[in-house]
Amino acid sequence: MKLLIGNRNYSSWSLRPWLVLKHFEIPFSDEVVQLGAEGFREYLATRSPTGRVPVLFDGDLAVPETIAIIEYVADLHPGKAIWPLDIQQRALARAAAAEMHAGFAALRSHAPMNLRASHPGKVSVDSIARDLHRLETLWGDLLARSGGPYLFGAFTAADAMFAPVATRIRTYALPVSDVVAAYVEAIYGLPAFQDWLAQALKEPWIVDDDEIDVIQGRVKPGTLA
Ligand SMILES: N[C@@H](CCC(=O)N[C@@H](CS)C(=O)NCC(=O)O)C(=O)O
Repeated sequence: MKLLIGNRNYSSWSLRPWLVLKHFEIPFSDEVVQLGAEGFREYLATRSPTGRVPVLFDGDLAVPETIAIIEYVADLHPGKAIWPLDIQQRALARAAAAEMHAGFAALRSHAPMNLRASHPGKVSVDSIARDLHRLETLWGDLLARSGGPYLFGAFTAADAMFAPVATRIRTYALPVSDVVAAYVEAIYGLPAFQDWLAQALKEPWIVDDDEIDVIQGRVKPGTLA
């Protein structure tokens, strides 16, 4: 199997299925498409049914859409507990993943994933207050039920879906409770996440559309080194 992904520093959707494959020790290779580089959309059009990453290739099959990739991998490996084994916990994990897939729009647009950066205080808390409140409730309830360190105890696909959110909390030093802060640490403590992060930090590419100083007009596009 091969996973086509975007720049590790910025591509939050790519991180999710990659973490699942890596954490659950499923053999795969990856190929990075440099998002923002000249001609990247033309290249993606030749490789991805949706023109977006991630895409999972398994023989002749090309599966786009993060959730569909994770479900396909979980179907291939029913013994690996990619979703919680208990049917009710599994339903809650899928609900959380679906909520992440479709929601948290303010957090995603105002605080883009940028693993190498540290921008405390640059995201207006008012602009994302509703999303932060929902995270506190959702994560807080699940962690209280499971006892942590992950949402359903052991790491599952639900945590993979929220891993990029954990990085945004750290990059922008968003104000969160101790419970949420501990969960962010747990995500950073996952060996598979550390592997991704180490590779992300080696990437030289800048994507202006995901740089908060460019988005907020402090820095001109094309001038970040
Ligand atoms: N709904 C898609 C979203 C994928 C997505 O938006 N990927 C971004 C990178 S994180 C992308 O491919 N962008 C390409 C572009 O902007 O042209 C999924 O769940 O995988």
